[in-house]
Amino acid sequence: MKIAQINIYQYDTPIKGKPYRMSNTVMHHFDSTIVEIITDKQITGYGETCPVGPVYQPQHAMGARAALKEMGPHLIGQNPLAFRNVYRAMDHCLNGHNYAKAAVDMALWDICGKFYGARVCDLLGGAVRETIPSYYSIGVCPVDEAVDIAKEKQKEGYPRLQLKVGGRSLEEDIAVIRKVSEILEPGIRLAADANRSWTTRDAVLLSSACRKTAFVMEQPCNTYEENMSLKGRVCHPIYLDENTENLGIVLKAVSDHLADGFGFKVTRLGGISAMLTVREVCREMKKPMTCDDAWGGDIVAAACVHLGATVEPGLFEGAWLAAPYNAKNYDPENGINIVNGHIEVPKGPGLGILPDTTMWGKPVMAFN
Ligand code: 0XW
Ligand code: MG
Repeated sequence: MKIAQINIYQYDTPIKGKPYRMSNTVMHHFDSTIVEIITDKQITGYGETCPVGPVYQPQHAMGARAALKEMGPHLIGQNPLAFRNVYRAMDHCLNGHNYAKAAVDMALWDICGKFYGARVCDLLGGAVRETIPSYYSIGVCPVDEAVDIAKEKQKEGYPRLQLKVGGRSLEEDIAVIRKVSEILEPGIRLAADANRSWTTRDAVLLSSACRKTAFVMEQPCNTYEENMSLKGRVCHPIYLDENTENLGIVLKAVSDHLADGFGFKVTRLGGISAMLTVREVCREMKKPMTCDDAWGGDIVAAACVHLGATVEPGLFEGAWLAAPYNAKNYDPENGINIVNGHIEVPKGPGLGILPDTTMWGKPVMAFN
């Protein structure tokens, strides 16, 4: 089998409801890049990458498309089942840009599953369950609003909530964490995600002010070194998210005893294949993890869910999906949705998503 054609689509994902607010950015819509790989055997695979604007992390949408423009011509004629050769072809023409290579990787897994008549989760070692937990992320907002959302989402069935904090006074962050934790029923987990915005001073002060409250501190400060300096000075577990740009950093964070867990983003790490390695590292080293992405539609969501279904349940913190905010599914029939805070693993071969490609308009790039 050979890669005969590659189409790249750009889609502005509209957001349902209010804009999404994090410590460092407010998002009104999301710029997604979709890769369609068509083979000479009538099997087509889909991949997607959708960074949350250009500020959340260094990865950005136009960078993804520039990288795909560079790599596209080198992928034509490759055997999509020979993953290693495709990675070599990508690495030979472009250094780095894992988040763009991730979209190609996703499409290869989709093709592979369709070729062998297996779901991606089955190719990854098998789903340990058919329904997986999600978690809800409460954007930066006033205390009362955060408490109301937390009550609603807990009632809906979410087993975990993530509070966005940062970008405002530390007193407000402390109040939100305390007040939300007061209304949580036993067993509902809490994370406070500063998205890199706290100074080490803020993190130390907040942890001490909230020492009686159980929550994990996600990506408190910007750099690896700043976060490293918190060890022993904060009394909450530290989870790394934005710093995990590649496998090497994950290994370092584990061996430095910096990360007590991870908020992984599938595309930032380099796709399903890279996540497979970190899944094994986390299993071996007993590190809890999420399988999320920064944003994305049904294709990214399916990749997160297939992976999440293969993670040891005791170490799985959930899959965050953009589904509750996205106005529309790519696949009206098999699209991924969150029901009662949980997600069903898709049933069809590959990623299990049959997108309506017409909603993306004409390809912005094509290679053949
Ligand atoms: C909550 N998320 C998974 C979605 C946003 O893109 C940010 C991200 C995070 O945990 O940082
Ligand atoms: Mg995070």
